[in-house]
Amino acid sequence: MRRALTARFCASFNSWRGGSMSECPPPQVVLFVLYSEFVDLSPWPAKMPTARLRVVVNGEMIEYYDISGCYILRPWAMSIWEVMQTFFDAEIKKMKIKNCYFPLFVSSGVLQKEKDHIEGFAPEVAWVTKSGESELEMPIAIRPTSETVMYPYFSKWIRGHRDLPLRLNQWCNVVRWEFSNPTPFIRSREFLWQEGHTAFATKEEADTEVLDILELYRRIYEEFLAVPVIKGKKSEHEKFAGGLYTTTVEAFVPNTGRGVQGATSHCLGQNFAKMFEINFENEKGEKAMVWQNSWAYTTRTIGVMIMVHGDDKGLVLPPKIASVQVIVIPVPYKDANTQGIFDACDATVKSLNEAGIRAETDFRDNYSPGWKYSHWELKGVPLRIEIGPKDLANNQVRAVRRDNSAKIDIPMADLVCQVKDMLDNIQQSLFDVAKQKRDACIQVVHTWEEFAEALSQKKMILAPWCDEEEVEKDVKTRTKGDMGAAKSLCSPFDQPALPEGTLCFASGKPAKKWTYWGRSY
Ligand code: 87F
Repeated sequence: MRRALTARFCASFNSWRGGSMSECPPPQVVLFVLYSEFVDLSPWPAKMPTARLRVVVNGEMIEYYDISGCYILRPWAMSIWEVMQTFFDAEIKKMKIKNCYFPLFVSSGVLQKEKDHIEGFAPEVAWVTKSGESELEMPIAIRPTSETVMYPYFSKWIRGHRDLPLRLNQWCNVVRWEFSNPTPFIRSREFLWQEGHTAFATKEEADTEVLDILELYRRIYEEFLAVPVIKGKKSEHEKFAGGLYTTTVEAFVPNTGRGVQGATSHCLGQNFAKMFEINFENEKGEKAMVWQNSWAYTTRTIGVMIMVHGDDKGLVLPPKIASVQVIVIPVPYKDANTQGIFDACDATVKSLNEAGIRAETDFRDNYSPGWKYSHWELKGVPLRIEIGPKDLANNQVRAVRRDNSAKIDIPMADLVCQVKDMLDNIQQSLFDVAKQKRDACIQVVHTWEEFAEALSQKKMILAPWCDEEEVEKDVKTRTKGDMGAAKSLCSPFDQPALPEGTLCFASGKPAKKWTYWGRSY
């Protein structure tokens, strides 16, 4: 079975590089040498992070494209995005947030309006300069985010307090011409996201929404992707420069020892209202400025899930987001009743589908059952059901879990009930295991020496901090190296006690709060 899989990868690997099967690397290695863009000759542990991501090609999530940093999202990945989209879209509609769609292009005049905060981002803005062979009179930018696209219209549409709140969301793509190492899902030049942009009469309403949205982001990660996250606030240095404050859900990838900003919900204060003149007449007839928020999550969510759950056999998908939750595989045997086995597979899928479980059969006759087991394991399907002659005779099926390889025989009469239980159990267990691993990586430190030691062990570090920007910059400078500098990830909303007299781990000044630090994506 392993040989069959290896042979298939070798065939594609070798046809891509024009080699022969005899040069075939061992099976575990094949997963991460398919694409030259990523061939790295570093030893195994350093390879691990990219190895994890390389399964995205073999697991049929993405396909590489001829423009660096751009990837094709195949149905296996797009269906995950759609599950999260269905959930989030329904939740924001309950909050009376409405969907809209603004153009992809931004004129340079409008983009410049925001020049103060766009300055740092300018190198990442992509421009269209030509149509056919002729130069455009004025180049037009492709949206990297839509503040400048939307806010002129907020200014037009908001007149009086009855026009508030204005709560809009759009599902779209954005382009940021990144120069650092592109990575599927995690750092791509075009990605999908939802971006919410809202305006309120009062700061209190804006503050409430920031946290309501952050809670939805937590639920996407924890309830759907089975990835534990920490809710918190970004430092002044790490917040969105155009806003008042930034809240975040932070995930952690134990294998690489890096934090990941999972999604952000910003309170913009009145900065953009000033810039774009978004004013209204309040109930007293006075002129006032709106309070704004913006918030987004992206296809990066899928990359985080892959890195947190993936194993040596490939992807591991949590049942809630898997487009195929159960794969049913016939295991015919010589002179056994093959048609009977096929009929039992059909009946199994039918019962599961009727109960709302996403199940499919793999009837392909050009692959062996063993090949199919590896194929669906690589793609991360949460549960495999095998039906062979013995199962047929005993009126049962054999179920095999993707997450822990546990096998159980289920009588046909109990099928739906037991499969439902198993899927729930897999979902919970993926979260529990991920949380255990994440928690084991959290290290509390009090001094610079402890901090440096924990960082070298790839920990997520919780340290008392004086909350000064200069000190944060200093931490970055002092930790610069091949692996990238450490930075603050977030100050958790859930703050441990900070006894009087606790000192900052980096400056020795009185500490103001506990903050998570680490290397990050
Ligand atoms: C890259 C190029 C140009 C991030 C950029 O987080 C501009 C930007 O404004 C830019 N990269 N940002 C910040 C985006 C802030 C904000 N926008 C709406 C969000 C949530 C959704």
